[in-house]
Amino acid sequence: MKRILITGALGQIGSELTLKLRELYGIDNVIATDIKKNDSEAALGGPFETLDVTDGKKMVEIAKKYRVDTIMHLAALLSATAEAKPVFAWNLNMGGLLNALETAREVKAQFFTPSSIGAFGPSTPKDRTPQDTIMRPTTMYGVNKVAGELLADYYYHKFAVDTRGVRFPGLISYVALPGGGTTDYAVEIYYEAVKHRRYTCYIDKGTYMDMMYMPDALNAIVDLMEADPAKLIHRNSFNVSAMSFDPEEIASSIAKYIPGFKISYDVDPARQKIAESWPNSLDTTAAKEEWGFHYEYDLDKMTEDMIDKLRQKFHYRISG
Ligand code: AKB
Repeated sequence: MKRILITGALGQIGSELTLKLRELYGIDNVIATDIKKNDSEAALGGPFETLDVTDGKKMVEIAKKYRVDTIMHLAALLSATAEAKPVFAWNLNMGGLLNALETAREVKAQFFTPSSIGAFGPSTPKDRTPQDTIMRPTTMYGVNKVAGELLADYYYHKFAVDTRGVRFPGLISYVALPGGGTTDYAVEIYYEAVKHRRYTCYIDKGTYMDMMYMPDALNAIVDLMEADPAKLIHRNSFNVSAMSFDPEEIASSIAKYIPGFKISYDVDPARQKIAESWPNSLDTTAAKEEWGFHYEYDLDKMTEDMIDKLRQKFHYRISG
């Protein structure tokens, strides 16, 4: 049975990953950590420790206290915030990752951390972006992600830490909001559609980015961590994605379930610039071949579920 330490456990991925892992491996075997405690189920429903990931000493102490054999390092600043505060982002994203890898080395733990479509840049092939290709990102977040992939590979080759990762696209979920990302519009649009039947989008029409529904993202993490190491040719990190759309396409999908839904645009130049530097769509062949990556939700299936879950969350009426 795994004993897992999660950093950033109260963020967008962590809030749901913590609960899924507790279901799979037992409540006491999943230790959630974050910089501040809140009243979410991830914080209150099992072991929780306050941890600032820049404090490497405390991270090792917690890992030893709970005798963990797996570390899932999620704490990081997302693309738009990182671009606004690049030095802080470097210190947090790279310092936190180095501490987490060092902790994994010291306690001999398996290791997961997400990379991102942000690891690619304007000179990367835009469509069906290959697993192995040009990676020259022009954002601080992207620089952190590429350096992070290389660092995780380094810890595998140099210290035999079993590091694994995926390049996540924009993740869409109804449990915890993302914060400071470029793809956040694809979450906000559902909240605004359910509450007000309209949304003003900060990303321009015609801008395509990869996306994935959270249940598929969580399955991908579990499947990759359970995968036979002998089959992994790549490790850090695998392209994964379930769909690619622009704001018009997600708006049309929402209009099927919320008739009269309207999208308008007030483009934010900073986030638009980041979005334009990223791929339109990723090639996920390596993930499929090496560890059986698959997904269940396409755009319409995700839209139906998001709207249903958000209506339940806000107790809105079920009729259109
Ligand atoms: C962001 O927009 O910064 C993230 C990501 C794609 O890594 N959602």
